[in-house]
Amino acid sequence: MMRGFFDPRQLKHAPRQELHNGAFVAHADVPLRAESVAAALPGLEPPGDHGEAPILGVHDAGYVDFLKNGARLWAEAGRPGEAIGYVFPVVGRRPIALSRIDALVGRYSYDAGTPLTPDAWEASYWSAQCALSALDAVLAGDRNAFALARPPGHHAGRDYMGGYCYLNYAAVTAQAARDAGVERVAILDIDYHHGNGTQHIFWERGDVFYASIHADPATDYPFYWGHADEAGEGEGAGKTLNLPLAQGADLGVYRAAQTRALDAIAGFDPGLIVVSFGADTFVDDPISRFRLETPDYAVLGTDIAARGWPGVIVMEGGYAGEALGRNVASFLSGFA
Ligand code: SP5
Ligand code: ZN
Repeated sequence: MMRGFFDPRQLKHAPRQELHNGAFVAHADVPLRAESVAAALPGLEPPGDHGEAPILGVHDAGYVDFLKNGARLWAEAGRPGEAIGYVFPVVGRRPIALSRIDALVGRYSYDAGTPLTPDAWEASYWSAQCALSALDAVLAGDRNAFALARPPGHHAGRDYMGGYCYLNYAAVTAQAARDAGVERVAILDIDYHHGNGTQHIFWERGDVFYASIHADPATDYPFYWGHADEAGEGEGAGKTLNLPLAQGADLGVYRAAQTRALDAIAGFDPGLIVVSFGADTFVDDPISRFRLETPDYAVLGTDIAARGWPGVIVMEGGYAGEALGRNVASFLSGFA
């Protein structure tokens, strides 16, 4: 088993509710998710502390400030529960210095499914440290390493939260690898949902290739990003690959798409791959509609490992409670 990293501060973040299809419902990102994975993977190690600098390598300083202070400002304003926006400046977004928490939380969000809890920053900070520690292990010569992260990360952009995500660990890891001298880094995103935050961060970058397999945004969250014609711009033209699949995809369909993504990554010739791994592609996932089964994850892991790139695997989504740990263990077993 490869080395893996986990910090129990990830468990304190416990969002209560999300706005979904017109109603506030119980939030899907429950602490049990991380407990399930940790229980299935003996020997997870605590991360080292790399500080905020690698986080600021991809995130806006004002946004990081908001993540640290937003929940306190919310409570000081007398608001109930957890911070959530109701005005989202989709037009005329400009850097005016607003201080009212209701203005800030809308400015730094793109959905109403991602409440800023008092523990979101700490859980996300230590999840980022887990990813950076996994990168350290690989840069020191390990073939692969795993970061248990919660909340997930791939929907978070340079200056916005969304999709249960606050900090984008895959992006932080890819940038840290670049800063450590890896010339070309590939990100393979195999969560059920498109990783719009990661795509956006590297959209105009020629040094980081982003490939994603996900449910067609014509039918699934996040709707506006992840369509097949999105391929990057400027230096990044052709360095983004989106492979949307119809609901119901099973291993046969999914594996063929992953082979296409891996072939494209091979053409890019990366020195390192970051795998954004979500197990919400599982047949029994409560919020998703693909049909992968537990042993299928080992097949997908084996196909990735066969390419021979050093790899950092970062946890993204997956909401099937007790089965989540088994699915992650199956995926990682494919790298052995
Ligand atoms: C990282 C990740 O997998 N984010 C997923 C965000 C999906 N949000 C939209 C779907 C919401 C469905 N929520 C139902 C909750 C029922 N308790
Ligand atoms: Zn997902």
